[in-house]
Amino acid sequence: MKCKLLAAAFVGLLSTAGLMAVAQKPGDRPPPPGAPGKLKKPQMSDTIKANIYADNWFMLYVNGELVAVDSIKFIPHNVISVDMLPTYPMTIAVMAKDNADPQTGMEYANTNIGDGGFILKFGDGTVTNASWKAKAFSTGPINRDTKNPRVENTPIPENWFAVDFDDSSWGKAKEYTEDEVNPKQPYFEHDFKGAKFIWSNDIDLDNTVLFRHVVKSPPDGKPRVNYSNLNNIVPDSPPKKPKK
Ligand SMILES: [Ca+2]
Ligand SMILES: [Ca+2]
Repeated sequence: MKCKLLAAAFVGLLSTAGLMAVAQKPGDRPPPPGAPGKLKKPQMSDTIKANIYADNWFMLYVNGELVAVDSIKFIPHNVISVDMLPTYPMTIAVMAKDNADPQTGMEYANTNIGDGGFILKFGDGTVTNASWKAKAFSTGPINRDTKNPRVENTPIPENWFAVDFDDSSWGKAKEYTEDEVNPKQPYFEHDFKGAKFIWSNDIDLDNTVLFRHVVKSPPDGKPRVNYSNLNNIVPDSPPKKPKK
């Protein structure tokens, strides 16, 4: 009798294991390592590199949080390269600015109409292209009139970088070639393979442009642990010695 009970328990265990195996479908994210309810601390190998080049300046938000700001406002043209801990879906929001006098839309002491340009590549394969949304918020000089320069501004919505911001009325970004943007040396020293230069419809006159893009899952298909809730979980590590 005892033997039968043990056998039944064993079969029960087997079928539970079978159910768990069925529940974990191929392609599912792997469960976080460590005990249930706990999470292994993220390592640098969990991060991805973000490379960003803007003519002339940008700020980058990911999932509503500020991740990177171009440290050089005008020239020389530089690449910002930072480590990111990605979570998906990933909402990317960028403010990009050409260097332009806010009153005239021109640069170099109001003598020249400058051009813009923005390109980004993340280590998970996320790249800029015409699937991104774009909208210009400052344009000038209107009609390229440099004698009587005039700028048209649209107020920037307060929550333009929020995950739930409604960008459904925005148009698509326009792609520009490397020749059109003419990036400077630091661009060629970083990985932008597969990424396209983008801007709104007028790369000369549009001087402040917002971009938005949602990455639903890692483009490289690599499964990644979701660490977005890290602050609310005790990491799975040896208990600390009590203080005496
Ligand atoms: Ca310009
Ligand atoms: Ca420029």
